Amino acid sequence: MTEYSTIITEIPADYSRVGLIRLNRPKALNAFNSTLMQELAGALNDFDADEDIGAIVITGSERAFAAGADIKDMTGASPVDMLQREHLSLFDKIRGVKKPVIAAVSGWALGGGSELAMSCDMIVASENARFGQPEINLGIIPGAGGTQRLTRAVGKALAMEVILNDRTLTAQEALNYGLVNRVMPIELYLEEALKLAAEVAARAPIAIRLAKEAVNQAYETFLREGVADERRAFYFLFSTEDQKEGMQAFIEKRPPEWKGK
Ligand code: DAK
Repeated sequence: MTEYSTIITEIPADYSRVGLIRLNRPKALNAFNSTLMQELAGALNDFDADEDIGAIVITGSERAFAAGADIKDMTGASPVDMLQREHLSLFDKIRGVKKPVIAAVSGWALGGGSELAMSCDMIVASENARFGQPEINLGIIPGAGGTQRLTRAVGKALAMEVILNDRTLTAQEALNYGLVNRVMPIELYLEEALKLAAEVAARAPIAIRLAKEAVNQAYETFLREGVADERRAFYFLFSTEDQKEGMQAFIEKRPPEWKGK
């Protein structure tokens, strides 16, 4: 496993086909500097390319998932500096990961930290998780999709409060608004995320990939285009061995054996 300085990667023995990435800058509450961005993008790339991995979990510490981009790194930056930094490519990278990515969030998920969580496909939160977009306090606005993803998840009224007035959301509120999948006691949130990832990772790989793309389409395009893309993916799956196997296994009342072909 590659050695990193700001993240830790692991393939947990008890959870089949799951890659785990821990953000690990505890002194800065996992704030994103360029190294962390590059390492996270590299680890995502490696797990995405690894045939033995079917789903990825990103987590932080119990105190902080991530407190956003490193403010100390951005203070004197010009617009061109910001444009040229790795931040943007990381967020593009997450959107481009083909396998399901689950965020296991405890403590602070602020600014880019909240945007990172919302860029993932599912979120398992601990009871003490707090989501927020406090960029307004720094004289900026969210720059990695926060105004769009949060608004789609929680609606305009609440998104305005969060983004314009630094209102943080509790884990329970995030659950009520459909921003997170489930809320767990702090000692169980990571285990629950890994369990969910292992369940998804055991399913037919090509269908999972296209299902993820199709759901994201619902989120990112107009309905008509989304439905057309979904229909194309649906037809395509009938060319895979896994579709034949899945349906045959149902008829024969046995568990399917997925090949990813
Ligand atoms: N950056 C750097 N250091 C941070 C940090 C951050 N975002 N957040 C916390 N820290 C550091 C603190 O400075 C402190 O370090 P020392 O003073 O001990 O050296 C240490 O972490 C512990 O923090 P606190 O002492 O403040 O701990 P508390 O428990 O009292 O408070 C807190 C926790 C998370 C509420 C507080 O630290 C806080 O408000 N942090 C700032 C949160 C924030 O404003 N986040 C938004 C950052 S702006 C881009 C796209 C997106 C972005 C950037 C670019 N592109 C497309 C290019 C994203 C921007 C952002 O995220």
